[in-house]
Amino acid sequence: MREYKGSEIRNIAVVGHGASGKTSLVDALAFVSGSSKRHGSVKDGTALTDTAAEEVERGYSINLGCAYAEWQDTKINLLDTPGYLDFQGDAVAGLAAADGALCVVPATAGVEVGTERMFKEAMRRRDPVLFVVSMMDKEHADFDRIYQQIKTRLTNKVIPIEIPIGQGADFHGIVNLFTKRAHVYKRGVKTGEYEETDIPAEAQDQFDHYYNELIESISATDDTLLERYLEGGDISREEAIAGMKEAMKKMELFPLFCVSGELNYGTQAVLSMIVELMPNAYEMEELHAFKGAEGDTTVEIHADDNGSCAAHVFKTMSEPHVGEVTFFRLYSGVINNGDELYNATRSGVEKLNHLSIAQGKERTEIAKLHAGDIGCVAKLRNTHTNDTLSTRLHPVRLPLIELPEGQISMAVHATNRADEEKLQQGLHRLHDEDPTLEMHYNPETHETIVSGLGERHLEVNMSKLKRKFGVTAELSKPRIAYRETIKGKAEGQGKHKKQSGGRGQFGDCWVRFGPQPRGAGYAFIDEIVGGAIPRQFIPAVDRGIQEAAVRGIIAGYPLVDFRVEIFDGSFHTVDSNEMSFKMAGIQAFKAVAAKCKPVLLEPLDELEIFTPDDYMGDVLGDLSSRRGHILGTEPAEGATLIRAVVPQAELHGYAASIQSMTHGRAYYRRHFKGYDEAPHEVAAKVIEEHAKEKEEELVAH
Ligand SMILES: Nc1nc2c(ncn2[C@@H]2O[C@H](COP(=O)(O)OP(=O)(O)OP(=O)(O)O)[C@@H](O)[C@H]2O)c(=O)[nH]1
Ligand SMILES: [Mg+2]
Repeated sequence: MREYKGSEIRNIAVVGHGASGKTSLVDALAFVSGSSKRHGSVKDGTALTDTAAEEVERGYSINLGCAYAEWQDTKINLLDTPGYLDFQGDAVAGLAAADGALCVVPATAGVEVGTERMFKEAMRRRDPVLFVVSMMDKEHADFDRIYQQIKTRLTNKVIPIEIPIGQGADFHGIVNLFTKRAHVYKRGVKTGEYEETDIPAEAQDQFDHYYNELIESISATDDTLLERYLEGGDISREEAIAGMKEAMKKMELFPLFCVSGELNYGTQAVLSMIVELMPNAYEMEELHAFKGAEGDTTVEIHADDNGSCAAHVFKTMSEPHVGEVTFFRLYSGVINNGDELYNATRSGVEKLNHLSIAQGKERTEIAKLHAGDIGCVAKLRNTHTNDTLSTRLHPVRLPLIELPEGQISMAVHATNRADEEKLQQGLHRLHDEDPTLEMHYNPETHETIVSGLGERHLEVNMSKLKRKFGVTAELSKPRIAYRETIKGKAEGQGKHKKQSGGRGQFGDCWVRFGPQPRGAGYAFIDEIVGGAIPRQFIPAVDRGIQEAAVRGIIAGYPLVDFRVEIFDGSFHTVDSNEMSFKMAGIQAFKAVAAKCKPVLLEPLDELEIFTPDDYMGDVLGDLSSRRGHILGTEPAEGATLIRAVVPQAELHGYAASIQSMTHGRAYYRRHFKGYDEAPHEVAAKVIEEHAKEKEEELVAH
């Protein structure tokens, strides 16, 4: 392959809802350009960018996939992104690495939640977007209907620049409104061969209608063109294209195409339009990177071969036998095969042996990568998603990709206890390649908790654990970290005395227990006067009480938010020691705490739910059935923001439930809020479960 400069490169993220035909389209585009030798298919598990075992098995994309098409002296990098919301992290990363998006909308299912979300994300990034109506060959395909849907649900600035000839089983060509020429495809041939003709009679009316709309739209974005249009003058193809490109940059126009990835109809036209309408890699807006390994002074990064090297890692993937493969976008400078770069994020040097570009899972070694291009390299030592590679002389850190936050949490454990360490290592590696998968250990419940974007996300990662790291692991409902506290006051004695030949043990204390405000924690107050207990033994009483408090009073959960005053006691000059007073503290806890009206505390989360207004009633009703307390509602980003506090115990399965309630339109953020007293019935159940567990333990021993 020849070298490509930034001006000859287009970086395009292919986005859309799940099963909209993105992977099939990327395969067809790479194939029809001649850059990929075979027309693969998702159904057969041979698609260019669905290569992981989990993807082949399930028939949908899980990871960001990189491919390219060389077309009209241009290298088009195609980033195939997963459509399911569970894998949205990679879709967001794909958009971040690209300069524009191809938004795929299927000709039957139309605009769905994933389409809305990715279009919104592209708008947030201010990326130009090309819409493609895919699967035009499918029964009930309806180009006009999808066009109207995009118009009403995504943007009224969408404008067809290509229309289909026939649709569904009769789809056999396209008319380009710029060239006024038609591509008519040979039936039964999937190589993309077509005959170029005048506009066929059957498409003439459609053409007239859409042509006027197109020219009107373009003129409306440019004053000189508008003047000419109003005076009845002609607008040339070149002017129309230039006008359109400018309008796309400002997000004033979004062109619409139609294709069938499966039949390979309309695909060359998409490639040509990407070359003509999408910004080249030199046209990117400058980025502001942080200088050095720390601090917040910034430096501008321009796409320039002569600039200092700055590359951003947008994806890593580890495969058995290959190791970790790192995908990066080179924003500035050039990289030669074998160069040493500096990872400023982690302060480490990396040698880029076997610098490559990827066509699906095939990697081709190249001598040099120019500013603006996307490359990959295997076996870096310590470089992960979101890191920046630059040079020791000019270390920089590029802005981080803002990845979506975890939505669901589950407990995970290795089926085979001996694999527990392998499980931890495997989870860390999976987190490195997909930061939206997170894990932590909860010391209160002694569980490892994994969180991710959905059930499917966690389930797929369990498969990855097995295949890549040989660990079979199981997910379960996480235990709730209840706590206990007291509401009343009481006082009493804790005495420890042992006389067993030789030196004995003696410790004796009098204490008062009382409640503290919620969240105030534990306090130990020394009110001993006159040396009833020698100073050095008092902290031992404190330790004994704290040790006993961890095991709680009523249900085995730690006791919190209480105060203890030690006000009297006695000692023995020979037999008293620290150990004895610690034991006295434990005894005091046992004697007094239970008399102070102990209650169960449950953890609460605060939820911020963004839902379309239509579903607000359902969402609110569901929250109250989960014992939720609504803090308020307010309009936000064309939806409603509901704030509520809900007990964690009621939130298991919430992600799936809100998805189905709102057809995937709502999303939420969740964070720990604090503890509050559990209602009587809830507490009674937890206490009963604890008693049962204790009984079972007794029987077991
Ligand atoms: N008839 C027809 N079917 C298609 C076409 N393109 C894709 N399909 C089928 O639609 C299904 C989904 O296609 P994919 O290419 O995997 O869709 P995707 O958008 O990549 O899906 P995700 O990876 O889940 O986001 C597959 O079964 C394809 O075979 C098309 O042009 N015509
Ligand atoms: Mg796919």
